Amino acid sequence: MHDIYILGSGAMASLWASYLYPKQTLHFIQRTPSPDGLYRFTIEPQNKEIKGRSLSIQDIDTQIDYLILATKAYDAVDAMNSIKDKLAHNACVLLLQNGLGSQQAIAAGFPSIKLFACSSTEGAYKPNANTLIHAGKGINTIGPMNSVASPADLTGWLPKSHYEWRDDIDFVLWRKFMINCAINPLTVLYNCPNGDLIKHNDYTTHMHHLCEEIDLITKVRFPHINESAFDLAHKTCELTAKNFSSMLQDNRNGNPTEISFMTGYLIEQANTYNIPCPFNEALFNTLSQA
Ligand code: KPL
Repeated sequence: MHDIYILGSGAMASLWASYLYPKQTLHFIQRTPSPDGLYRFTIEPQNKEIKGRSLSIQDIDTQIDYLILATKAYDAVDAMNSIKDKLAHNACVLLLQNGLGSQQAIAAGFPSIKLFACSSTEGAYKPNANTLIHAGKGINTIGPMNSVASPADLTGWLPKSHYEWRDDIDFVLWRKFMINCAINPLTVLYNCPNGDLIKHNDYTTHMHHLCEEIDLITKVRFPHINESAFDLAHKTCELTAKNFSSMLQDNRNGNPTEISFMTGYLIEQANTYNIPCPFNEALFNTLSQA
């Protein structure tokens, strides 16, 4: 049995907790820990109860060997900094953030920590703090974010049945990032579910323009890629037609969005390689001012 700390309270944090429980001892790091010191939730449709300790960062009195960092991308660096004094010098940390940029910033700041990133196609949401709905079965892909992280470091604490290992996680993350850049901001702009982007001609044309720029930048980063952003995004819109993207959900809930880790990071990459991306820039500016 391992002591696994989970920082973040969203659907992905809970989904990983459900994979680990009851084999491992779970510690949920929460801003406001429950008065009885326990956090519990039920995963549906399995109807299984998951429970673990509920504690704040200040309550942690041992060194953490295993951490799952499941915050939003914009909170990830601050979260790592706030917990760094509690981490063993060679701790294993699994990063579950959407988009790109936060994983790279953490990798730059924590060279001795064994850092792994996960890209997931699992579908899950939390209608309330104590219920997790596992809405769609997907795949978790995990790989190393730095040279001290190896697949052997995952043995024992992460269940093999719940992830696939890929050495080239950068590419896996980038492929999902292409899809997110093509879909998420447009669903906010047009205030629509994913499927509408391929139903309305003017939305689809807009997606085409974004995707042409995404492909130019992608070709520089990953010359071997044989898929286009538009094809990937189109397929995803078909498969998730009724879904509201994570960015639209954040926007509707009045929360900050992860646009800086999607379109924002894309623009940074475009600037690095001197590739113009006017459609993505215009979209970023429109949504950032909203
Ligand atoms: O990952 C997603 C998200 O909403 O963030 C997609 C693939 C767009 C599915 O909604």
